[in-house]
Amino acid sequence: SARPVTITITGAGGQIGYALLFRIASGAILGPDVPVRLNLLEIPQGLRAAEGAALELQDAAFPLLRQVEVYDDATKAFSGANLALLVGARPRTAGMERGDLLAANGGIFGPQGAAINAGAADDVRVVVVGNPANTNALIAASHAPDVPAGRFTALTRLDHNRALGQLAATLGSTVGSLRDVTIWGNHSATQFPDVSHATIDGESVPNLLSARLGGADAAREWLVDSFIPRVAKRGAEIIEVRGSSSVASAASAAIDHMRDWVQGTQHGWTSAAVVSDGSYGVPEGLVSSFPVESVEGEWRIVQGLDLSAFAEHRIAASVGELAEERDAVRELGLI
Ligand code: NAX
Repeated sequence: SARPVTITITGAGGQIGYALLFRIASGAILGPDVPVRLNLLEIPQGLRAAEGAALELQDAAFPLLRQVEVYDDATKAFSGANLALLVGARPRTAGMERGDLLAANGGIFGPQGAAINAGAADDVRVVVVGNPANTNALIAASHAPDVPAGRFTALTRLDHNRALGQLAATLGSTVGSLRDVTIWGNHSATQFPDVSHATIDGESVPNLLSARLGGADAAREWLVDSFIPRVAKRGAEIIEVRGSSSVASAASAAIDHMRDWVQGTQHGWTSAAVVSDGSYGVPEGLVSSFPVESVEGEWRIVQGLDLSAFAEHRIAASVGELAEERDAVRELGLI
């Protein structure tokens, strides 16, 4: 039978952690034949919650779950990790400036990157969920010089999935029939959800939107005034309606990201924030969301897409924000 895969989850005592653990233990990332070992990392205040989750994991009697360990030491938690989901982060609190937020998170993601560099498995793959996710991934990667940069990613799959949900509802289609939607840029309100290459059963989504909404102008208006802001600000909408931030949908997206990375994408592309190689004018080294396919265990940026002037403008705005964040963490000595 297959060798167990070691998966490290930080912030495991938090909300997203609680939603992640049980799905991972049931085989949602690696499939029904691969045993898993879970390493849960928390800070002292979160340890009891993580220990409680570990007790419940035992009670759930998942046949694939071989071991659960709870740590408050990053070096131990990342030792031997094949997959790492970096969920724990320092949230923005009242009165906190962006510099304070970046510095606080640099104090988390720098040492975690170093611990991954020191002790993770040779095939380690990392997704950062904790915000500001793209820049936290940049910080972690810069502290892991021996790990190929392509192994560090940030989650924009939730934004991607949100876009699928909005399109399916508007077009009366199923999410499963949608192909080639893209989230570009930062996981923030500046992100650019792009449907210009998207299709449903081979038909162009922009054409389908025109047909449904009464012409190309109406479709464009819907995209600019409704779809893009709704996807980009969906997190705030969830907080307003639910009274708490996105949890199960975020965990589900993190699982989709890891499953596709390990098992490959089958039907067109998806979206993930990866270290830029300069594609589409995104400065090399920034962790930015792109259209990506997963081939032989690696994310590959889909090349050669035509971009409208509107798309180029939107991408440049979000990438500009990422460059500002990079400059700020560089000035703080965090990278
Ligand atoms: P919670 O506050 O419920 O849980 C976070 C947990 O992380 C806490 O238990 C805390 O003790 C722990 N933690 C803090 N610092 C740590 C460290 N240095 N090492 C290990 N654990 C640490 O937040 P939750 O709702 O689970 O959200 C977690 C993160 O996901 C937040 O940063 C949030 O902003 C981010 N999100 C990212 C999304 C994305 O699409 N990229 C969407 C959902 C979510 O907003």
